[in-house]
Amino acid sequence: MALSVELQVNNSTSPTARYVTWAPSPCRIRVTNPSGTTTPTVSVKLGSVSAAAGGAVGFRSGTSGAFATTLTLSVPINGTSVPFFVAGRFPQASTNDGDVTIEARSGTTLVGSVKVMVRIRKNAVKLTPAERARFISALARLNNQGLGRFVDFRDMHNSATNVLAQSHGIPGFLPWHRAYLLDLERELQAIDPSVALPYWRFDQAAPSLFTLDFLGVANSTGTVRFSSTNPLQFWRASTIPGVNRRPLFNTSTPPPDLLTEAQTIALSSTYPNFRRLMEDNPHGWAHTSFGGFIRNPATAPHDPLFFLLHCNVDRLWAKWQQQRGRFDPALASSYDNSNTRPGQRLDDTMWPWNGVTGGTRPATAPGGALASSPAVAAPGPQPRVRDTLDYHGTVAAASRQGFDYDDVPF
Ligand SMILES: [Cu+2]
Repeated sequence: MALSVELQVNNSTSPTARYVTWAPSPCRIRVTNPSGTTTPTVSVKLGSVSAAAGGAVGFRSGTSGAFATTLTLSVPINGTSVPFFVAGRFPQASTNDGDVTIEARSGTTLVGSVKVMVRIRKNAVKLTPAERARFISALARLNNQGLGRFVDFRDMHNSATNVLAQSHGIPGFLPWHRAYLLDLERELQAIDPSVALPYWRFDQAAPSLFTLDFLGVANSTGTVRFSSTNPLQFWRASTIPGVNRRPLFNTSTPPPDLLTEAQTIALSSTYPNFRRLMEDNPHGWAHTSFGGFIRNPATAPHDPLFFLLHCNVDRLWAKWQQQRGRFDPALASSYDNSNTRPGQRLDDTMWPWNGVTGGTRPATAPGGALASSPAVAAPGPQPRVRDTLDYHGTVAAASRQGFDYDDVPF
């Protein structure tokens, strides 16, 4: 027997917690077998090995300071844990599960290792074929031909349940959809933990999105066809099987007249105007650049494209927050706390995750609590509006929600 250590990612021994983002993940190392040691502590050097086209990580010992490619720690042989932090090295995201190996060495001897993934939401047109296949496979399994858990996500975004008054044309539009996407993403990750939601960057051409092997190709009446190997061919989210989506633009170009990313971020420096203006253009205009399901809020989530569209809306908010320093709920310009409808103020919990029905809330609350993550604790099963703002823990490390975007650094 020889010296060995245990590496805990996100302070967990579970392989299901070995997913990191650009934000610092709290980690621990402890000696599990002190054989051969003669001193009360051993010096262990942490480093990492990345697969080709894989992610990259950095290390630091405390809660502040720069991340480095290696970190040397003094670890007691009595089994006491020593904390450290790991973060993905922006912009080098993983393409496969466990494509980064964290190694612990004593001298040149490997004494412990663990595989992690830098799991990041990416531009859909930049996914590898394998990433694309894993995403659509997980989404199709969640849908299960209309019989799966996806039905709750359909029903959460449905005019019949009055959801539109909770989450559209109102300050909570961005927080509500952030929680909604995260809930869905966590359900996909329960099926395949290597999946992160991709986004449709609708101000750029995305021809590879509108193909038989990805989100399908529409005929003139909007019936979307898929290739015989695409599991989305069995998609069903309404009384009509399949997807109805009629692009009103040439899908080898972006939809015309949508604000660009730079124009969107320039809309306003304060949340009330930013939210109000961007909900219309580009968000609303992206929806109405199609006929079919995605055009109308009550049916929009019947089309898988909805989730990629909204992932980009969320990314634009994230990028606006990052460029303008708007992660802190205590800063007035980070949010619009003036609306008194339930679910709109910072300290309000949000429907449906809070289970509250009746009155000004919808009559039913599909789906129950927000899905938990093995890697992070936030935003919790019944998120408040304020819990959605600091999504990668810029203001408070405990707010980290376990997602990040490929072009929005920590
Ligand atoms: Cu929308």
